[in-house]
Amino acid sequence: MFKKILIANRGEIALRIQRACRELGVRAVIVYSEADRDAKYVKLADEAVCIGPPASAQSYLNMPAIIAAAEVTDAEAIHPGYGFLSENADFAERVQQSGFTFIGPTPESIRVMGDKVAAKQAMIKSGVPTVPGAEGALPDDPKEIIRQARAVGYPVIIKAAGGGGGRGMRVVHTEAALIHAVQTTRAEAGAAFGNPTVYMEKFLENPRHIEIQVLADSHRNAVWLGERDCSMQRRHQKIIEEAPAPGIPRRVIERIGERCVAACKKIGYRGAGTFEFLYENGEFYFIEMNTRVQVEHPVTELVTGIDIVQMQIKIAAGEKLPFTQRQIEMRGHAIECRINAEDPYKFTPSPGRITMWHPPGGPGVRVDSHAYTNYFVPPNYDSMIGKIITHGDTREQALARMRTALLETVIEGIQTNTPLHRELVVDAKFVEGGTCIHYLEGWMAQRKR
Ligand code: MV4
Repeated sequence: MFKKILIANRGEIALRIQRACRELGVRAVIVYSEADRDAKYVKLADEAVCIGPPASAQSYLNMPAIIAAAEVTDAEAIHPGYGFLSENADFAERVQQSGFTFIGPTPESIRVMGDKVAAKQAMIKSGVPTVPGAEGALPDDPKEIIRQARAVGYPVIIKAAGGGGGRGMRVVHTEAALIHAVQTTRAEAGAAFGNPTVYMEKFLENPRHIEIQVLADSHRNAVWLGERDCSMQRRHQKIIEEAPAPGIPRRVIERIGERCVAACKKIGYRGAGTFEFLYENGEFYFIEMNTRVQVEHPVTELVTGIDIVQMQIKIAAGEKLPFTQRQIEMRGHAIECRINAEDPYKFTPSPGRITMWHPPGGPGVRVDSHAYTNYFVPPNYDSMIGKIITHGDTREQALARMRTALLETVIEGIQTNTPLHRELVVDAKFVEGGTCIHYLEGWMAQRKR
């Protein structure tokens, strides 16, 4: 096991990784920007290194500064968390070339999954079902594009190979709109990602977003840790996630989980990973793979009892998975509400000083947050300030605990989306379970204020 790890992230995930380090008896070095200087999790770390001014580009995205911090503190490995450099293959490579261990997959795996056309082809080869569409990247010839769209059938969606997470996509309903849409998506993709490659899929109208968590070690062992339903989102920002996914038959999930494990083995995947699927009419369709720990990993931790962040560290240290698939048991149900510093209905950011922070507690309640009374939420980063996660024997119990937890939560001084969560957890359709990815936006539009 490592003696010392550098955490190249901030906020709740930096604290989460620090906790995993402590439990493993590993010393934690935190890097921080000037905006995070006074945060308690920075003071709590064994060592802390300032890596630059508030702007992410000059701090949390500053590769030389982070690697230099690992050098001066004699850290052995770097945990990238989520966001920032976590899915940057060049960073993973530079970490390795500087003699440190990157806590995550190989640069090659990150690179393949970052190219959505390559990722999809890897999945097709590995037997993971993908969204029907034209095979590979779209050609330049308009006649050929039109022919392929006819074969797929309208509506189609044009996606950028360099995109992902909802960036660089366009839905096309008619042949008349096709060529212009392809050209525009290409131009935007070239400008945004430095890669004009686009591909085409059948557009699924009302799917759910279901993802499979996997862990793979460097000894060719891989397991899946069940699924998460992440359909409750707005503009590609998830706000509620849960495990298991309500109403999906276990045998259907098991079939897809086993495919994901087989794919991990086939591509030589290592570390924690998430296979993202659209689920519609009883079928799973792969869309993307995330090669990092995800914000919503706690719901999986609560139903499996497995510490995903500790497992990432153990895998990076070369350890074998300490369990087989058969030894993994799912127990009960877990729900996560992301708490954002924002106007609950306009969604505009609301940074500033938290004058009162009173988190919920009690049986089956977990709070992952770096916030506290008098904490200043900097305006420079993502607005998520924490997560409330509840667990119960049943979905009903997890939901009841979430309602109580949200009622107990007091956050003053800034606006948060807590009031929105309080409304959603009593919404009849959400309570029923199984809403699609467009539900929240429709609900917001309908909502009387
Ligand atoms: C789709 C789709 C419908 N059909 N692909 C958006 C994020 C990116 N990961 C893929 N996305 C979508 N791909 C096909 N063929 C609808 C979406 C989509 C979506 C997916 C997951 C979660 C939220 C979403 C919101 C809007 C659109």
